[in-house]
Amino acid sequence: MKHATLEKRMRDLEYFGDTRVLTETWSVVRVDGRSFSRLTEANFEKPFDARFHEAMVAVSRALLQELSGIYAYTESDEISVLLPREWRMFGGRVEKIVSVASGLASSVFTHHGGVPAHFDARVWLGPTDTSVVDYFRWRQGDALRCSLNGWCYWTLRKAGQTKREATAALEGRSFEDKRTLLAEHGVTLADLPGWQRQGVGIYEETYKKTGFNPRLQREVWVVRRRLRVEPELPLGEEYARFLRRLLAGKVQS
Ligand SMILES: Nc1nc2c(ncn2[C@@H]2O[C@H](COP(=O)(O)OP(=O)(O)OP(=O)(O)O)[C@@H](O)[C@H]2O)c(=O)[nH]1
Ligand SMILES: [Mg+2]
Repeated sequence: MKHATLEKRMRDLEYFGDTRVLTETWSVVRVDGRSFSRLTEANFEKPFDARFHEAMVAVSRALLQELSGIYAYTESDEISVLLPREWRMFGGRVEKIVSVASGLASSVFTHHGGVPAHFDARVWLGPTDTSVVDYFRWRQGDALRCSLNGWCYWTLRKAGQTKREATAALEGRSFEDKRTLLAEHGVTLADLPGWQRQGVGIYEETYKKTGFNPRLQREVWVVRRRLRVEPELPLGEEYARFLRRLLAGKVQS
């Protein structure tokens, strides 16, 4: 068979979807570690591990840079990357976006975390600024809930309870009950580092610095951009205001 004929036959059998993100709509790509409960139990400190978190921040930076994102938010084993509304990389093809995002996340995490790991990825679409603000408040709410549950569960396990006993002890307990339980074991929720409680935001900010202008032969102020890793994100309405400024491109150091 001629090469050109074979080429055509095989190309025709390549099977892919043509779903694309919508124009004039915000997109978020979210990656999530696959089976990380098992992976972290064998390799990382419980309930939270700084080395694990640093690997997640390295992945967030790589995703922001490679996908030209505006904002990355990471908590637990997931990262949400907000893409600009006019974003059209890969022609907006969802299949390409999710495969590139999960491939990149897997390789960067494996490199920085030191254990082979892989991620799944999905795309979320936000028709309005308000829906994007709600999205990130939703993920932050998840972070707060998971942080409290993780701390309670592992505090009980470390105190000698079995998997079943710890799970049963937390079943149906209120936020206040869980906070009290932690306090009884000497853990104050409010004193935990921000990255464990409410996740971390990473975004580009502008800042001013002095530079020498050779034409004017004097020091001048110049505006530069850098990635900022914010471990103490605001909560609630204040977080919403921060996100709205970010969407409007008005975040400065
Ligand atoms: N030890 C440890 N575990 C962590 C840390 N951050 C996240 N995890 C764990 O990562 C897991 C994330 O949960 P999920 O994404 O719901 O569960 P999963 O096992 O990854 O399952 P799939 O995502 O469905 O594949 C939880 O078990 C968390 O406790 C950490 O810093 N240290
Ligand atoms: Mg996971």
